[in-house]
Amino acid sequence: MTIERSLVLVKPDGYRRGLTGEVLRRIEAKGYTLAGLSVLTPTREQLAAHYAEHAGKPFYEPLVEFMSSGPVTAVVVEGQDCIKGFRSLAGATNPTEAPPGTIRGDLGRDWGRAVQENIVHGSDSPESAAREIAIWFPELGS
Ligand code: DAT
Ligand code: MG
Repeated sequence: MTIERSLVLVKPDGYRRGLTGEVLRRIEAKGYTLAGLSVLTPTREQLAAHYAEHAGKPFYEPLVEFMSSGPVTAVVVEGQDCIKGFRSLAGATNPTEAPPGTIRGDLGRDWGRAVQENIVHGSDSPESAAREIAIWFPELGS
């Protein structure tokens, strides 16, 4: 058994719209557990580290601007295969294409902005999860 950890963020749109509890409810209803939780407004430095793979892309600056626009809830989600499992709960990046039943499909929409506001982030691999958890929860180690 390999119990995985994933780094989930409820983004500023989710926070502003009062959807943090709904996202956490879905994670717990799925059967995953919450191993860490923190509400904070991210710094640009944190976001540059978190989104390093997207530096230089057309949506990068709008993404950093959006993500630093207010509080986020950072969560360490734990459970068997939870990295893939949470990506499945979240749905596709584009909320217009994310199917009903998913977080982005049920709760998100396209607002016609330079960056998609899609409520949640979830790590995409064990390597990303370890890297991201170190950024948001330096005290957790691994
Ligand atoms: P995901 O969050 O599904 O892993 P990603 O890592 O490719 O997607 O991109 C990070 C975020 O950037 C994504 O959640 C929303 C935004 N984004 C990605 N591609 C975009 C695009 N083509 N246009 C606008 N925003 C985009
Ligand atoms: Mg990603």
